[in-house]
Formats: sequence, C-alpha cells, structure tokens
Amino acid sequence: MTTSTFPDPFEQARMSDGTSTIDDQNDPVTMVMGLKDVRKCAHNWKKFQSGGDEIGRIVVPSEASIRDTRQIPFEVDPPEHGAYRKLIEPWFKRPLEENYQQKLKAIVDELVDEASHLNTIEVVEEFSLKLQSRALTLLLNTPYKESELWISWGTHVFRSEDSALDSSKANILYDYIDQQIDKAIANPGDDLYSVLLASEVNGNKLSKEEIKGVISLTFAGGRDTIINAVTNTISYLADHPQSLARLYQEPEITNKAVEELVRYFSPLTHMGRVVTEDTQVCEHAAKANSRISLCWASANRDSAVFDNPNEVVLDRKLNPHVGFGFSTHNCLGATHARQLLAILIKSLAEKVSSIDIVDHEENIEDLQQFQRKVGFHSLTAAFNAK
Ligand code: EMZ
Repeated sequence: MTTSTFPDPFEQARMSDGTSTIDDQNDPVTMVMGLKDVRKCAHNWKKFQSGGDEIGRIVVPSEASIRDTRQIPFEVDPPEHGAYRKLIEPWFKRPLEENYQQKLKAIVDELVDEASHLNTIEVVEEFSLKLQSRALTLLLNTPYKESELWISWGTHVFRSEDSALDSSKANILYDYIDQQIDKAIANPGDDLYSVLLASEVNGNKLSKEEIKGVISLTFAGGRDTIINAVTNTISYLADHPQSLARLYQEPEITNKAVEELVRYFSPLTHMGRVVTEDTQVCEHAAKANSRISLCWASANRDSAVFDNPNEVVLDRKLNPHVGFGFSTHNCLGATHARQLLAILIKSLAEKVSSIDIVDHEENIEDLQQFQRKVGFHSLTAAFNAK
C-alpha cells in the first residue's frame, strides 16, 4: 500500500445492507452507502431536510453545540433555498472567468516554485493551507494580505487538534466575520460582503446574520476539504510519476483527472439530513426527527456504478461521482475547487519532474466501525524541479 492509497472502509456495509448506523453525541446517524440511494435521498429534500430548527445538526459531527448561525444556502430548504442560491450562484461562478484563473495561476505557480527551491516542504501547512487561504481571497474578492490571518487559524475553523468541536476557535471566525461586515457597511467595496449587503432576496435586504451565514459557509465548507484535496493530489502524483508525466504530455485530460481525484479521495466523507416523517431508507425504518447521512465517500466507490472503483483511472470516461454532493445542495464552491485543482495539476506537470515523499502522518477519521483515511496530518515531500 503506497502513501496515496485510500482504502474504502464502507464496502462491506454497502454491499450487505446499504446502510449502517453510527452514534454522534448520543444522536444516531444512519449512513446511506450506495450511489443510487445517496442520490435518491439527496434529491428528496422534503423527507430529508437540511434546514429545520437545530442549526448545525446536519453536519456530522453535529455542530449544534458550537454554532447558532445558519449557514446559507446550505442549511435552508426549498423553496427559500432557491432565492438564496440564485442570488449567490453567479458570484461563485466567477472562477470560470479568464482573469480569475490567471490570478489563481499566479498564486499556485508561486507556491510550486517556492516548494521546488526547498529541499523538503511540509505540504499540509506550508503548501495546501497557504494555497487554500490565498485562493479564498479571490473567491471573496478581499485583499491578499487577509490570507495571512486565515493561515494562522490552521486547517479547520471549527476543529482543533485536540477536539472534534472547538467553540473558542469558531468564535474567532465569527468575530472576524462580524468585523468584516461592519467594515463593509462603513466602507463598501467590491468584495462578497459588500455585494451581499447591497443585495435583496424576495424584496428584502439581506440581514447581517444572513450575510454571516453565507460567509461562514464559504470559510468552513471549503477549508479542510480543499486542503485535503490538494495534499492528497500531491501524494498521488508523488506515488505515480508516470501520471505526472502523462498529465504533462496530455494536458487535455486534466479536467477528467480532477473529477477522478475528487471521486477517489472524496474530501467530504458525508453530510447529514434530518428525517421529516416516518419513512424507510434502504428498507430500514427511519423515524421522524432522526438523522441520516449521505455518504459521498462510500457512494463514490460503488462497484455497481464504477469499474475498478478502488483505482485512480485518470481519464475515467463515465464518472457520475458525488464528491461535490448532489441535487439541491450540490457544492457551491465546486467551480472554484475544480479550477484550483486543475491549475495545480498543470503547474506541477509543467514545473516538477517528480515528487519524493520523505515522511507522512495519516489523518484517519474515526467513525466507530469505520476508520476512514481522509488525508494527512502532515506530509513532508521534496519537489524536484524540471
Ligand atoms: C459546513 C460543512 C459544509 C461545516 C460542505 O460542507 O463543512 C464543514 O467542514 C463545516 O465544519 O460547518 O460548512
């Protein structure tokens, strides 16, 4: 097993039963495992809701105890969801613009050049976290220097090394967002805060709380997920020099490679929903107000859909993965994430001949009967310049 092998801990449960139940803070969560079932449940927002009264409960582990700001549009159901999404969507499609991609390329190239000049680099903190934070200044359209503060917060905004849920850490983010909203009120610019302050949904101006909901989702949802995707991609290219060479020879497969790496690594293991009425999930009873989770990571290894699901096939032809979720709540940041990964792969293929892993410590997510590798706590590597 190489450093970049990510085993599928869900196979047996998926094949035998289709679901499995884990405990989360004395609140059971029934995980839905197969791709077809995951899609079906994700689509059925009436029976499996994202909104509801308890803010943060759809995240696993539940964040209900550490936050009371509703993340928008992530924790809102249709029909209200649609108006928010319509308002925010064009902003999150800006990564399709040439100008945005050029700026992102400059950020990526600088980091790759820097890494190539060092003997070794610790990829998680010194590369992926920096890349994620610097790229976020483009997504929010805020000054580049803000990224220095965000980098100092570490890889997760709601979690720290010692605790799965860290409320003091969450408060740092919330206080920061409050300040930034007030600054934008006093001095409007062309950043996301100001754009939201000037916007209306259904004829009403967005409240500060709603803006905080959008911004906190942007900070939290795209943080450890991007950091893991970047670090895992580097570990894959280190283990597979022939793939790095192929991506240089055939840059036209880059977008397919991005989809395949997102499928294989599935940066977000699962996301919960609250059951609104007594129903059934994969022939098991699911009671109203209980929780299920849509296990993207399991669905993405479903052999009923993917041939050789445990292999990275860089130019996989049919790839209906759910690495960015599915249906109503599919990932708002996916356009940004896809561009970031594509630009990273191209930059590495152009500038680096090989990558050697010197040391690594895996990050294993503990889901009781399932232990899932999601990334690395640390990955020390040498980038060998061309
Ligand atoms: C939430 C979630 C969104 C949550 C797409 O996922 O990501 C998690 O990492 C955060 O902790 O608050 O934003």
